[in-house]
Amino acid sequence: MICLRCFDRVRALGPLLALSLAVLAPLSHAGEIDEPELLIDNMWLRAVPPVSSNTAGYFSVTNTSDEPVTLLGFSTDIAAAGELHTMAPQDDGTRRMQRLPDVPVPAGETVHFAPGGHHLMLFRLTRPLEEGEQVELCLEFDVTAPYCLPFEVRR
Ligand SMILES: [Cu+2]
Repeated sequence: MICLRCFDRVRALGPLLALSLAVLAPLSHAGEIDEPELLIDNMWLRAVPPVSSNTAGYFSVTNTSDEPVTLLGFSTDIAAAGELHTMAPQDDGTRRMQRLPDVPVPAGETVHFAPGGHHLMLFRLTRPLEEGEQVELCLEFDVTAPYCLPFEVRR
């Protein structure tokens, strides 16, 4: 018999050790996953009169990774609903708003959401927006965690 208490101590530590390894493993693993990197800038919301209940949001997104990413939608506290829209050319030469199910951002490319084109459509604002204030919107992509960013209210 050699040091039974030592053996017991090791046995007692065993599960603890295994547990700490289990906790550490996903962390170090997550660091190794090459999550596609997105650069988002020029975020702004169009200022609208208080009587207006809808507005539009704009930004640019650059996919710096070598994997495609898709914008699925967005969420915010300041609107009851949000959709991805574009301005689609009509037969009569005008452009009309059209809903997009999603917006692909190919690897290495930049997609612009800008007046006259793609925009975030915010329906039924929960309060009037003040020019100059920053409002948080969370952009939801297929392969990353949401990007929650301040959008400046501008004319
Ligand atoms: Cu729209």
